[in-house]
Amino acid sequence: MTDASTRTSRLDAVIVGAGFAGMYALHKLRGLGLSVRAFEAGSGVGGTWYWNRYPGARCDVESLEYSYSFSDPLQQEWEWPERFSAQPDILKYANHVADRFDLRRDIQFNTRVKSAVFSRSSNLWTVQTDRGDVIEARFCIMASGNLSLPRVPDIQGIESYKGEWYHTGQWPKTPVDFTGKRVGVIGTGSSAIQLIPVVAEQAKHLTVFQRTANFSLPSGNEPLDPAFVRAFKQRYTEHRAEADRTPFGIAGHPPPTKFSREATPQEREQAYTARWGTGGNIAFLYAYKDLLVDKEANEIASDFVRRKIRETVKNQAVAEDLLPNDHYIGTKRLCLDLGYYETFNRDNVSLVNLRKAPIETITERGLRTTQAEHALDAIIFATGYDAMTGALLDIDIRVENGPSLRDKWAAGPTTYLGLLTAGFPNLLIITGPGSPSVKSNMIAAIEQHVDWIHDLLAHVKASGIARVEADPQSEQSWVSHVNDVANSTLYPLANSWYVGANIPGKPRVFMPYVAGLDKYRVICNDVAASGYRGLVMER
Ligand code: NA7
Repeated sequence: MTDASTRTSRLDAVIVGAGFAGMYALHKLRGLGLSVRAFEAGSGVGGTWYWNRYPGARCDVESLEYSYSFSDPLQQEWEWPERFSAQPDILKYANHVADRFDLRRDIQFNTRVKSAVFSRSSNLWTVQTDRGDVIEARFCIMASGNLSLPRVPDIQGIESYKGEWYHTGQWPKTPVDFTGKRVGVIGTGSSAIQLIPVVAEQAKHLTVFQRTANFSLPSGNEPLDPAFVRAFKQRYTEHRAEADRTPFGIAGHPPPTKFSREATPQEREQAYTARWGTGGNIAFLYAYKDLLVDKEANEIASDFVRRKIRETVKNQAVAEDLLPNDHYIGTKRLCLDLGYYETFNRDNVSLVNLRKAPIETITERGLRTTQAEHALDAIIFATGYDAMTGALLDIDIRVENGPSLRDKWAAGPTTYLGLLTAGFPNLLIITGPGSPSVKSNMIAAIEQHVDWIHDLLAHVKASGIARVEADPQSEQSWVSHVNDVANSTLYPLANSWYVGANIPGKPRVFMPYVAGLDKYRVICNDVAASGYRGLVMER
């Protein structure tokens, strides 16, 4: 590793980020004999799992699936303790991978990439960091993550607050002790739903400020049974191959065979009851073929969950406030929890429905809504991210004498396959907008992208190509296709971060590709097999 300095260095490829995408990209591109270095803002590897240290942070994809498949010895030797991994275990795994594949020598930590400028005369990117590094590189690989730019909302008075405050996505490394404190949580997305039961155990009082009620299912998390794991590992290769043939990149859930309307009410009730509490949002959404495309089918599933909420929460006024009623189930991230709704039965937990009493201001002592003042020793912002495009656009990416990526994407991101964006040569995006990314097992999506990029760069190297970029027409067709697929589902109807609705002023564009990772993989393979149809290459 080169120490941070102002001297210019030359590399084949710069990788932005050392989360799961950056780590695998580094490993894979080294295999091509390229000189590669990753730059990482954190002091360690792990990306999302490095930053999200909030109490209760956990993955909602099962551990044996949410792990790298590229190395059989790795997947055989690693032992996951729980069915759904907690953040500390995933971070341990990331560190193990970094050590096992000797990645750290090519990662510069505590360094944030600030700009990347491409010169069409030299065919080089000039990448600058906040520590004064200037790197010239032929390729710039964006592994900057989909949920990596945390967002603290612009609530009036925040600067006057005298208590402690935290964002779930930038949690301190030393655990925070809320014992004896009056704590407020703003937000009820996945992060809050995981955090609330844990903080409620500690805090003197916990007030949950909810703007939009969300659907959540009991995760059914449990310790992994060693005999089950042994049997699973004997067939790991087959499991991975099966996962590759599924839309979410996750094996073990038989795809639905029936439409909801083909079942009787009793059959539907049985189907949802069987799936409730068995864990996994996919199992639930896989009950019927049309759950995410047909409003009536979806409403039946939504109603089932609402009924469960009413049954779980003792105070019916609180239960009513917790009922999700502004979106179809599954069109926002369907949360998994460990006792979320039960937490509202505790004496030290209260719910504030911000739809009835919006936040007016944060004060020195706490938070004031239109109905009451809440004295708080600590505020936790579980308010999410500038998702999908935030981290990319945080970097000043431009072509010399040309537009910036911020300019190009002013009306929403446009990409070819989610991997390249026209007008920005030799820039490759891992799990970019327009690819399955967050609508699939992220590690499976990452591996698929990195493998594709690896093969592209091998081709470029072997053919003496200096510049590769997306053809604007092909990009336009891909964007139309992504939109057509999204519009055939209920997804775009929800005010989710998938459409940027959580960021005031962000253009409303449905960003992930939702035809499924299986179909997408075939398309990408086909593009490669055709000699990279849709890409313009110059020697
Ligand atoms: P999310 O899912 O974006 O949730 C953010 C929550 O914060 C959501 O309930 C928001 O309500 C709420 N929020 C945001 N801004 C405000 C303001 N100004 N006032 C009140 N409430 C607000 O982020 P998470 O971190 O929970 O999850 C992100 C992803 O990480 C998740 O989907 C998984 O994939 C892992 P809103 O719904 O906007 O009304």
